Amino acid sequence: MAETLEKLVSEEDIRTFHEDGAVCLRNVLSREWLDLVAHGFEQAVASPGVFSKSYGPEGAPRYYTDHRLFNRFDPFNRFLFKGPLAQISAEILGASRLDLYDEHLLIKEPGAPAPTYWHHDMPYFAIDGYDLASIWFSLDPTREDTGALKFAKGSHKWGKLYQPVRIGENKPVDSFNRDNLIETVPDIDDNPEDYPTVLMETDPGDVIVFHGLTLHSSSGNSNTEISRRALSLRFAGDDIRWKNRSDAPLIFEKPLKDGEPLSMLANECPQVWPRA
Ligand SMILES: O=C(O)CCC(=O)C(=O)O
Repeated sequence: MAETLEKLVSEEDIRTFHEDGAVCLRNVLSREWLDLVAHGFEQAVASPGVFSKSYGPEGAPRYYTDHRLFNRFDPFNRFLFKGPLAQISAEILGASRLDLYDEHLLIKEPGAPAPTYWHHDMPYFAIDGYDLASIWFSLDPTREDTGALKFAKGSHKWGKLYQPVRIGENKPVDSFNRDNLIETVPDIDDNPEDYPTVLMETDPGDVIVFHGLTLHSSSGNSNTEISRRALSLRFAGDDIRWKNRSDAPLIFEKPLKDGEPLSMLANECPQVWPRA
């Protein structure tokens, strides 16, 4: 008999995600999960991967990022496959299956000046479709001036794909062979009447789920004592298929052909829901 799972997300939160493009779920990660992930962060920082990068002025505290963690560090593996985030995303997307596309570690060291410039995630990825959720949380409290995320409300429904920028630098990602994504993101901060935003300040345990097309940004970290350690997991749902983008930052061992499902990349994009 099929197992009946207790639901983790309310109907109202699901509605907010689909209307606004982002929803903050309070207090969903236990201290045990947070401690496990913190342990993973220590290991990851000590052993940078091939996709790690640092942003910000030379000599300043870093905005440090890395990817592909679950197959290198056991804490991230346990968190991905046993933690609650896959179920939460499946409920929100209404997905029958989810594959991991990307794990993104984003540390703004104490005093790191580099912000995250406005962008949405989809055009950075070699995939297409609608059912894409990023789940983001921080191990540290986030406030407007310490790197809390801000979202352009409803921007996932604007029907646009914007030119990707280097997230900590606002320089366009090289657009060699780019398809028609040439529009740049509008000036959201200076035009609040045209582009309403929602700031989501979080405490440890809170989790933000946002759509792969929702524009978002964050400040640098003005707190000179505490890092802002965040993890963003990108889960691809039922209608997501491969789409080659020559400048997508993550490289895969054997890229697929356009239209093929991520299930064909099981080593790099494992199925996370339903659980094996
Ligand atoms: O952590 C940040 O400041 C940015 C996060 C982000 O852009 C993402 O998760 O897609």
